Amino acid sequence: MKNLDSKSHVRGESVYLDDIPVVEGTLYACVFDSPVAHGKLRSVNTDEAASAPGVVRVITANDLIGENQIGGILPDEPLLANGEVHFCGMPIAVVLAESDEQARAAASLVKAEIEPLEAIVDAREAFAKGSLIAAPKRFKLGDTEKAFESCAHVFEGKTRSGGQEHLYIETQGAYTLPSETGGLRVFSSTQGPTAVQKAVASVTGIPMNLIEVDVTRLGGGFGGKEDQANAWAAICAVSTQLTKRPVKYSLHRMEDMRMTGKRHPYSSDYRIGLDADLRIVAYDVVFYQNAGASCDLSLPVLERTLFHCTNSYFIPNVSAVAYSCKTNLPPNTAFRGFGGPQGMFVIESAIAHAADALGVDRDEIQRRNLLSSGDELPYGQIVESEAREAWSQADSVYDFATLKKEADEFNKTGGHLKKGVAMMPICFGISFTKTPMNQARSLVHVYTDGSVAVSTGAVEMGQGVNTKIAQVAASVFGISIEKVKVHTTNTLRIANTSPTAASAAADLNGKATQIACEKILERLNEVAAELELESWPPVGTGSGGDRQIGPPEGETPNWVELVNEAHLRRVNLSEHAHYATPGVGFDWSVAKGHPFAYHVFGTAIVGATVDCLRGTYEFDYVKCCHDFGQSMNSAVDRGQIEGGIVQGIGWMTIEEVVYDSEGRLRSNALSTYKIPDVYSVPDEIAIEALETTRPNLAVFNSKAVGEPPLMYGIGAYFAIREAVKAFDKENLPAFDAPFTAEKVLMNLHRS
Ligand code: MTE
Ligand code: LUZ
Ligand code: MOS
Repeated sequence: MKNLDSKSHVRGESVYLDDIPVVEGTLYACVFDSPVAHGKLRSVNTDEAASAPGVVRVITANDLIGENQIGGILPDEPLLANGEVHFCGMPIAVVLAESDEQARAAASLVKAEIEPLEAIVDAREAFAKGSLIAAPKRFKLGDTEKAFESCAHVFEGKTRSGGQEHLYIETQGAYTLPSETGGLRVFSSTQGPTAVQKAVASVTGIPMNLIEVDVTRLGGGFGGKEDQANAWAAICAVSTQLTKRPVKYSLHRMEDMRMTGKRHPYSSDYRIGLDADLRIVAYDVVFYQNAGASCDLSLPVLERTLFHCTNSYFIPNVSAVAYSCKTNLPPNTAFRGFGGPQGMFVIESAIAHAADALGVDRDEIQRRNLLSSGDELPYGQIVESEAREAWSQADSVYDFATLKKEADEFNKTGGHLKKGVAMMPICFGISFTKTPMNQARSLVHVYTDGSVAVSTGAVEMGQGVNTKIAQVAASVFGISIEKVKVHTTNTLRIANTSPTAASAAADLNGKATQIACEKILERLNEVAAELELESWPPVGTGSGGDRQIGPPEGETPNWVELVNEAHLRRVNLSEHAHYATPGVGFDWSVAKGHPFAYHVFGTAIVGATVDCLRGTYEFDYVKCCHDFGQSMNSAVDRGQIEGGIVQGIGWMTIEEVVYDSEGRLRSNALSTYKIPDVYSVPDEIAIEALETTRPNLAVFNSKAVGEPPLMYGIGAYFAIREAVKAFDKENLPAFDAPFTAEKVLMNLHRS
């Protein structure tokens, strides 16, 4: 079962925002953004820009009819700067012109008089100055103070992990058209059509029922379009409202890199206590998150850092505090893993620290502390764990001891190449941690020719969710997948959607689709019974997974005949169904609850070779045993795992977001920001399925797969570190990611 989009992708026929045919009269927008990270905006002079060739209008904050506010969680984010600028790249004015080139040329003619104020770019500095987005969040399990007293070994230290540019292939953008009665049609490259609808309603003052947001697919989102697609849609919407003309804005790569937020950098303090048997007894951790200039999704990201601060380990005494620090960087945002990876990097570092100090292998400590079913997580949920199963299956398939021995043997032969091997277990909670977001709807129509149209709240962004949803419909109806079309995500067909995020889109929207199809099927079977036909679907069809679905050709009763009989009998062939994940909830007043429907587990082993003359490295392999549940589509899921691993390795190794002390992005293009390419991906990625049969609340007993594999990439950091230690065992690099070749080189030859 292939990804249904693969054919049109390969032929170049898939439609993205910039492929939508433009309507006559369309204007092109371009933003003039702040060149200063923090300052008083004394004046904006748009005269020269307004009289440039092709320019129709220039818009500033004063022109907005609705509110100058797009903050989704806290109302702290103006659409256009007014009185103050908070980060380099903050939109100040919007130039509208007859062509894209004219708009860009004119935007550079806008003049702003800005009186610079002190810029904060570092999270700890913001913390020291009391610059916080909100009050800190805390998790507490057991009693760390008492527990540390009884520990045989206690270690403490600091870690840092860097930002990450989403680098979706399709940049941010929107296209808005006026519709009658003062409404708007909005095409947006967004993971959250409803979030766009709300932002547009806020800045235009137009009610949500007059705003239609439509999304065909994205050329990648990775979290970067969960919230941050809103600004561009809002800018186009305001422009359409003021000019009564269609307006399009498709950002250039460097505009996108400069103006949008990224993964949150973190700086953290840890203290870890172990007993004589290497059991982790106590863990104390403080996280400083660099939120950027406004909240965006920083608070739920911060919360997920806490949720994953003990990764896949059971620790009976935990105290975790997290600060969201307000700085003068573009607001940082969701990125695959949503704060989880940042939390996991710290506990993995603490374990590495303990292993170094005690002279034991890191994996010895990891293995002894893996979660078991029935263990309590720091937030009160009792875990149903597959951590130990995943670890032992990975060990038995890949043989950790032999892989480590091979590296040791290699390292003994001397030379400037050294190999390092690292284990990386993962545990990732599935569900939005904000419980009300765990709901979805699906609209299913069966037409009289037997074809089926499905609409849901899920957005296709390359992760294959439309394929999985089509599989659900084909499977319940027992018809071939060619008869099913999953249509665009549209706020008039499906309302009040949660963003496609938290890896839960297929779970939530797939379940809603399953319910809708089952209801229609029930009515069809009443008709079949009246006709004294066997019930539909015929035996042998209608299963999920990779199996070919669809009844044998020419079989009676025939699907089309049954559908037509139903229609003649005036039976409803459409259904709009709702699904809400049962059993989830969280109470922040005590910071305890059962936020996740289930967890995804897995273990990877990562092998690296470091060139100790140059500091460069290659990854020999990533071999993992991953918990798929029962995969609905193994091609799609394997693609997600490979992509996640490579993206995680990029974050930990070569991707380095650099802002200077004035808050200007230095890594502002693909020449200065490197992501893994075909030469730098691991030579081998091996994926073994840990097929669990435990019922898990996901669709057809599959498990969510989108984000968890990214965290295998953390193993890459520690594999490099092992190789550096093999070169010079006195040399213990600081826990400071990404481990770029420059940093490796400096570490190798420090002494
Ligand atoms: N895969 C591709 N190809 N492109 C993407 O943008 N986003 C990731 C993941 N995999 C992404 C992707 C992120 S951040 C999430 S939350 C999930 O897909 C969302 O989709 P799902 O809920 O259907 O898994
Ligand atoms: N988005 C969100 C997410 O709003 N809440 C979440 O819990 C979450 N988790 C992962 C990714 N995106
Ligand atoms: Mo993914 S970070 O939940 O969009």
